[in-house]
Amino acid sequence: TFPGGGHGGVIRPGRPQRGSLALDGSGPRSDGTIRPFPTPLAAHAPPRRPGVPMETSLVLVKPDGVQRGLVGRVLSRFEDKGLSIAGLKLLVAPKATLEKHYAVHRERPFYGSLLQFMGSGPVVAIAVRGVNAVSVVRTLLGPTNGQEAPGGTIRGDFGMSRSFNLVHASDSTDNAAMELGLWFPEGTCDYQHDVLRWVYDDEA
Ligand code: FUP
Repeated sequence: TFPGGGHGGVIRPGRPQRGSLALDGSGPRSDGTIRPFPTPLAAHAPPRRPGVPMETSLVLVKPDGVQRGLVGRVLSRFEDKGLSIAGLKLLVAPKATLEKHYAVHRERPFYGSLLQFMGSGPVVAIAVRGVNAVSVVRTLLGPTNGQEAPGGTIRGDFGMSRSFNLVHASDSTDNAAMELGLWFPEGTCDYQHDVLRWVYDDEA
């Protein structure tokens, strides 16, 4: 398992770098006197982060998204937003995994074709972590049908279909826990993501 593996996680703020070379030229002069900071904002004093509880959502780039070469751009949406990648893999999903993942749709008329589509090629499974990650990620995806999804969302920008809708994301924290256990049974990766102290303010 990964160190600190699991599907929760907490922001653990890193310490600001305190090297002798300052990027803004504010370090000591060769004669030993101190240069003033060039701006009133001290670049060495990033916001302080208390421990903030994080959520982790399970995202799938579906076979259509992989075939269309959208994996990088989908990942970038989450990274650009300030979310953290906590797990990442490409695989052809076993039928048993898809059956468990979509068990809630077992009785729906589209269940058979959905399973066939989802097993038709590799998918990319991503564990996406952040404060309120489950709902934030759903917002980034947009509504199910690409024709109705607004521009600016992944489905709205890249899709025209309801079934070939490029991406899946957990719709609740309970389902996220179930789906992460299914797609990342080995656990996800808990690490210090240094940029987070610039992503969240003290109220998250
Ligand atoms: P979403 O939560 O937006 O991913 O969509 P749903 O959970 O409602 O549906 C799961 C998947 O089933 C969708 F991503 C697409 C597929 N689907 C169909 O193929 N036909 C339908 O009528 C509804 C959903």
